[in-house]
Amino acid sequence: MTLVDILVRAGVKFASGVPDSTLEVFIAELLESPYIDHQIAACEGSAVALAAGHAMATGHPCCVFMQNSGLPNALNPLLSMFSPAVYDIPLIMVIGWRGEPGTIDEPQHMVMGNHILKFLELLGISPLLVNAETAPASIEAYLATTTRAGRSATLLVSKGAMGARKQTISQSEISRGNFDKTVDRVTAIDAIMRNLPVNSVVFSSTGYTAREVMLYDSQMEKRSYVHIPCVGGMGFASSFAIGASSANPKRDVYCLDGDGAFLMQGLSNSVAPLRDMRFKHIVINNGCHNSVGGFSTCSHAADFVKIAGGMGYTWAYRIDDQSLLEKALKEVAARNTPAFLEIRCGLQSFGKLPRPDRPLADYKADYLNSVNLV
Ligand SMILES: Cc1ncc(C[n+]2csc(CCOP(=O)(O)OP(=O)(O)O)c2C)c(N)n1
Repeated sequence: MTLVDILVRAGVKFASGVPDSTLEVFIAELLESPYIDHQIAACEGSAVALAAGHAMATGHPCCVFMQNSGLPNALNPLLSMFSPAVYDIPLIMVIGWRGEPGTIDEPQHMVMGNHILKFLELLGISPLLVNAETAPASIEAYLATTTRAGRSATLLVSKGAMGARKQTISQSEISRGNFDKTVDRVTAIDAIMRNLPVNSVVFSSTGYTAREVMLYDSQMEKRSYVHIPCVGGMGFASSFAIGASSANPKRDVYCLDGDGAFLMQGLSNSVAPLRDMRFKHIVINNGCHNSVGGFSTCSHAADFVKIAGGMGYTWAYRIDDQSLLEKALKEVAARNTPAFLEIRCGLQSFGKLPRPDRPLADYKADYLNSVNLV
């Protein structure tokens, strides 16, 4: 019996969440289930609110899934809207445990992995720890007890607990790029990096982008730019970049984002056009959360260029035709006020990507050196 079967037996009819690699098998099964309506959310806080709204409107228990780094995004609605003292709407949360103590993972995951139990305690939740040995019957019993008591339940799922996913991205119906016309991703990253004005700063976001830029870095003998990979803090790379740009408005500061990251926190970028600075936001839109299973985002239905225009960017364009790429990037480089470029891409095509090759503190030191703060 799979976790999806267990949720169906527990009466769950709706699930929402943000994808996580630990939960890839579960999410793929969930999205194929005819018994559970699902919605991939832009942000974990929204997933919680969507599920709570559905639960309140139907009386059925609802499920929320996320990576543990997404729980802080969900804490505010969980505590301030749905806790017993407020609207009292219990949920079933399935949380992937990156950075579990005793495992080896990236630094940002180890920080969150160590904090997750404390966050759950704050919510008054005693989670059930799920690994490859956990019997389905114990999950059923745990859900029955918490649901009967009208309390929220949490399954904290270790890496490897769900086995391996059977389908590859290209075979799957539920995880594919969404656009008919796209720019080759390798070409796009290469062109962006080649067209950077000398002395630019590049903030690259969670997902493949940071790792693709690291790959590009590793192939350069000498760099004329500084790179800050934002492997954690999904969605916030652009605000980080805007902050740095506002401190050095004459320097070219780029943020290379994914569509999932942009959807998560992108409206916060409405502060950028208020300032005169050489900030350039490039969203590499492949229509999915490519790095965590390829599950679709809603970017095929959203118009990023209109959104950017609505936020006040006076230069906002989309490229899905490779022959226009170089020209667009030259224009981006020349802009001295905030600029926004969406590049529609296909699925990842770099092959194996590196993980951070040196401590993130070294990347920060490069930046500090470049602004004479070391
Ligand atoms: C707050 C938070 N939620 C979820 C994740 C898990 N996660 C890592 S990368 C990623 C997908 C990012 O999608 P996108 O920005 O489109 O980049 P792509 O993977 O397509 O390169 C997700 C959901 C995370 N790291 N942080």
